[in-house]
Amino acid sequence: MSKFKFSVGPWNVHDGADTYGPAVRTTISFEDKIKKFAEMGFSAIQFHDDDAVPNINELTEEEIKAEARKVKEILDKYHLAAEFVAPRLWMDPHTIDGAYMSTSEKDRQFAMWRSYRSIDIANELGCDKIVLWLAREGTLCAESKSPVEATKQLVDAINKMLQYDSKIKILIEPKPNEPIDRSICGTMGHVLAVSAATIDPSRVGGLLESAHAVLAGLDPSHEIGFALAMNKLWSVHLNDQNGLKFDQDKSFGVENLRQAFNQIKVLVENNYGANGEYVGLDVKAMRSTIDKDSYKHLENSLNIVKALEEKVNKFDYDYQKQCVERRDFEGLEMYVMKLLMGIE
Ligand code: XLS
Ligand code: MG
Repeated sequence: MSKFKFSVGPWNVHDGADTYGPAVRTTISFEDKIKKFAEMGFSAIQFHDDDAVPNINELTEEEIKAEARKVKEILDKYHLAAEFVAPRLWMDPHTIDGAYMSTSEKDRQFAMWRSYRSIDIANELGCDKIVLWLAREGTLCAESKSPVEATKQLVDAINKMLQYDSKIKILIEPKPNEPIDRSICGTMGHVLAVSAATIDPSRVGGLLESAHAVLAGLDPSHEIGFALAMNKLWSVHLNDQNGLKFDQDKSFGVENLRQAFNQIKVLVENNYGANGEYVGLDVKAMRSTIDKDSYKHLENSLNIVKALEEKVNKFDYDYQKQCVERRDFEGLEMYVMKLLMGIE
């Protein structure tokens, strides 16, 4: 029995279209996904603003809230909560050169409008978390922006969100690159520094995605541990990643099982979830996946998390202590490998 509560986003089940080719699977409706997520045992749904309110740009503020209320009814029907709302600030013609740190004043205002609307939607859905995946915040051409000014623009934008709503919490999801070349806020360390620079650091924390840490050349379990030590780990996006390439969003644990084990280990050891935090998945099916297997990567990821939780519960801390005292790290490492391989 898992101690965790799990969350997932509707974008985690998709038709397989990518930068190089069209859709290969049938599009599944929003409500069908939600129904299936509930059946699979998820407790909460993660949203982009336009997952909840499609065509958001064409609607008035009141219309947006009304649309969000309809989504809340669907969530209630399946006894699901909303975990967070994330403004999708990378798809729009207004955010080609970034959002909060766009070189255009008008486009920066648009980014704030979408952020305020995301907060409105979160309120309608009954959640208090906004996630900022800063997809296009940074530079494509290094000399096009000052990294000093851009960093200050990010802090200013977050301050405005904190002022707009006195209850809302902002979770930055750091990523070092892609689609941007050089990002401004690439790791948990950056997130904490930005948090400290805002008008209310107690309301600014982080969401760590495994693949993003790997892309930064870091071990996700240490990024998780660093944020936990600072009480700033407010969500996770578990997935996997084969080295330094495009963001793959592979099923959790399929690429580096020991690294996955250590992510679950640090979460379990620190009682992650005790304040209502969810274990979020952010995984994509392989493009070759056929229609009937549209949810298999999610099922696999859930099963791997739960199996690793059992491995953590079996972990022999006395033996670990003995190994550490003897400085027998070879022995400790082999113990972990045997545990993971199921060799007694
Ligand atoms: C993409 C991000 C995205 C966020 C939500 O790499 O992980 O899925 O989690 O905006
Ligand atoms: Mg993510």
